[in-house]
Amino acid sequence: MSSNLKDQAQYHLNLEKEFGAHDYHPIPVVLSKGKGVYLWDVDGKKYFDFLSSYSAVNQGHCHPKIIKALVNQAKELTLTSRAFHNDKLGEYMEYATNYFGFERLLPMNTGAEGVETAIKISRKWGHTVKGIPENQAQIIVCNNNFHGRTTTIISFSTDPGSKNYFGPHTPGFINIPYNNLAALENTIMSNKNVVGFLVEPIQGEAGVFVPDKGYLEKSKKLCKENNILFIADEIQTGIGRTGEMLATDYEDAKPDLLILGKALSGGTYPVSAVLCNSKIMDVIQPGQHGSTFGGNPLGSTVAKRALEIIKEENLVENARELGNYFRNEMNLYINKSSIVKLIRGKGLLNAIVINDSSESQTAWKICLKLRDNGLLAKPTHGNIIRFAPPLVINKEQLDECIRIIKKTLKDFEL
Ligand code: IF1
Repeated sequence: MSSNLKDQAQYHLNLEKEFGAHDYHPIPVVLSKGKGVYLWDVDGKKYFDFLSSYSAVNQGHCHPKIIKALVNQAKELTLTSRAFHNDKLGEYMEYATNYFGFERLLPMNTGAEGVETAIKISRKWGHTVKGIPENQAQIIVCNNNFHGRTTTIISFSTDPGSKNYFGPHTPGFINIPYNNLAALENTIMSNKNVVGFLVEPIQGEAGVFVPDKGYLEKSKKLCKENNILFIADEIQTGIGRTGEMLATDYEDAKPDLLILGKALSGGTYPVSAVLCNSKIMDVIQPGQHGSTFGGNPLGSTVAKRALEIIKEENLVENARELGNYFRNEMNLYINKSSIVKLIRGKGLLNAIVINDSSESQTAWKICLKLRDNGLLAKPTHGNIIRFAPPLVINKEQLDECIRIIKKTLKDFEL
């Protein structure tokens, strides 16, 4: 049920309702323009974007340099398929592998395709290199994970809404509690066919759960000691979002397979990638994996430029500094608040936990009021609101956002 929407916005909602699948429950707002940290709706109202399309717009909406690269390439060549070579893919692969410190890159499109690719590479490495009997490979995953919505990926989801009724589910996955090293070690010791451990360095959708210091490092060590691939899904946490280039950079936890997406293109085009070293990547031989659009010259051009912008504009440092500032400022409020329990996160990936049951509508109502006050955010699960502005935000803009958030929360104080 939309609320407080004018005719223009209602017109667009009605079309979606009549002609579209109802696979989302968006905040009632119809956006038509984005620039940097700002979004505008069809009635010209301006908002701060505090979701960044789930960390896909780290470089800010419609970054002029990324758009320029996109437009110029779009006029030349957008797609050749991998049946032929193009003059942008190789330079992108060279740049990105050097950028993250890996030997090889397999280009895909959506994040879920990147995760599926990492699963296929890990399984084939397990069967052909580690020597696991064919079709016996097991991958350890964490409860409350979110890695995408394909049939295999939801097979190891623990969210009933994502998983139920979409079976039969893909076998070969073992779920363990997140942030629990004993569970990981016990599972490794009691399953000889484990080929990989797939983990989010911070669980985003679950509610921005930051694991204990040392969890990633010790997980990587356990994997290394047991000839198991440490697979980091950095689709949401990567590319500067947490105040490091990768969330795994906070510890000695360099993954064997790195999965990227979202901000890899600055939110302008679907680009994902799996990076690893040759001894792993070379299990994939010609004709065994890929996609029509994977590695296309337009996506390659945009991705290279989007990565350059992160470094050119020091967005990693900005995320770290302003993230710390944001949490400190919010904690000054939370210490006196009856409606907010806590804030947690790293860099500019944060979430507040509302002091109400996860079934309550309080977080939703707060987000509606934030919208009215000019800031767009959305609850993850129930009583948790994710706060993730573009990494280009400056202190003056962040102070205005903090003012809006505090003003809005005051209306809900008990
Ligand atoms: C939706 C959630 C976030 C991801 C991680 C893989 C993917 C995602 C860590 C798949 C995608 C998106 C999907 C989008 C909303 C958003 C999301 F709420 F669904 F769970 F961010 F937390 N790994 N996350 O976060 O990438 O295939 O979407 O490109 O499906 O509603 P994708």
